[in-house]
Amino acid sequence: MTTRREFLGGLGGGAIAAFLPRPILAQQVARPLQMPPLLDATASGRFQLAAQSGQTDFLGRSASETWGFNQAFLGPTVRIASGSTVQAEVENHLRDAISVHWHGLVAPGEVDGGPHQPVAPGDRWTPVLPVSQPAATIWYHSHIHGQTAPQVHKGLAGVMQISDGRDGERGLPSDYGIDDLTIVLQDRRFDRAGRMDYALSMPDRMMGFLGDTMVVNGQIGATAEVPKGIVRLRLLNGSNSRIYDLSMSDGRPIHLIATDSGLLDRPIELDNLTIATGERYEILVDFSDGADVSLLSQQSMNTGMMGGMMGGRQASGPPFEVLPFAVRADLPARITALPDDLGGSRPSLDPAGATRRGVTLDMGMGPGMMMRQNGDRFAINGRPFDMTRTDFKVGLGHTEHWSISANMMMHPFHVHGVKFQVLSENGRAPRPQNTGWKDTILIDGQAEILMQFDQPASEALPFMFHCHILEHEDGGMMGQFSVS
Ligand SMILES: [Cu+2]
Repeated sequence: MTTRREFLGGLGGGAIAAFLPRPILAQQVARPLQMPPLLDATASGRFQLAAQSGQTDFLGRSASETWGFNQAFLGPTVRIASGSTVQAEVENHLRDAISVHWHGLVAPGEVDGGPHQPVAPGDRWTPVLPVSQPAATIWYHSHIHGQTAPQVHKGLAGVMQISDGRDGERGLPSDYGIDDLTIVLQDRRFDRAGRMDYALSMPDRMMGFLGDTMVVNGQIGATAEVPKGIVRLRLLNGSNSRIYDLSMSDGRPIHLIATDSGLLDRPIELDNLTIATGERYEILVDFSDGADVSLLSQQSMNTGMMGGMMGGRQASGPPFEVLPFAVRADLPARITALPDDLGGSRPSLDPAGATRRGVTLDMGMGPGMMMRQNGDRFAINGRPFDMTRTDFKVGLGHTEHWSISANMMMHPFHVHGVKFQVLSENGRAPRPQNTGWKDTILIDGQAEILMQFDQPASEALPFMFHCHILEHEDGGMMGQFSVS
């Protein structure tokens, strides 16, 4: 029997079909969704992450070799206190060099954990993290140049919460795993034996890896059990490339309360929410009617040039189920009203005197593109990433206004060591979901961002800026800058 995957990937489907994004196929298992373990470092001011390999049986058929922090796949939710200084300890028990980048932590380059800070097998890395920013959901993942995509795919990622302990005053759900859920979205493929598979085809190399199976918190087909009230979902898109366009199956609203870098001033009511790789959004969903509903996503629309040849940017099938919910009356429904004042903020930086910079995310798509290696194809402003080249220098405390353009595809764009304001998208006011503080933005054409750099980074330990489609990043769609 020919599976859909073989059909799409094989010659039988023709060359064009191979470029259609992989659809997500439904999986149904009645099993409650588990949260990542909570590693609460707010009192101790220290935490430990040990990178290790393990065995994970995703489908109940056979075990895959996976990597994780303190466990077999992915890592704990690390909670650290806003306004504190935290001692991190990273141990590498793997045979490969890894790094741990704190994605969203606004901290100096010397603790950023990027490609210049590998932790060798058997080594320890003990950065002291200054946590000067407000409450936010951030994350951590390996960031070794050329290896980020396979290492994150294997499981070297986890969620981090910056907490100020004031969610009770705000009327926000904060009971971990009960009404405050951590949701890590990933897509994966499995071979015939049921083992996780990261063999990249040519379309995967060009457009980024897309799986055909939805994995949430490392689990397939699980149901989130929720109280009959208002529930907070802290969403992380930890996929290598897939962009989700989320909505509730019965059309009920999504109340956006936080973007990448923290809480909004007040909730924004949305019908759907796009979340690209690297982005985090916190939402509230009201389950007080007791009905069982699901979080759905449209199929991938990031089809690039090949999609254009097939008649435009279209989803390749009906929406798929990301996460079903089951309302349980025995769980405590602590929050039953939407808060109207979240106490957060919307950015309004002063653009006067900002340094202007243009950033073009390039995919070489000329003749011979099928033959070229990744390193020749992906670049920023025409230059593939080079560990030894500082692309530019930013003045400490200076404000910069970047115009970012993406060609051929949508590219999620991330800047290290800073949070930014989205000024416009394609010449118009930013979409509502991009009106809060961000550190990653999906570039669908062109966007303008404004940011103030208040964290230093040397030329030896610079900050990265890059596409967060991990195969593009590894392929060279990345640059680096110092701040001094
Ligand atoms: Cu990209």
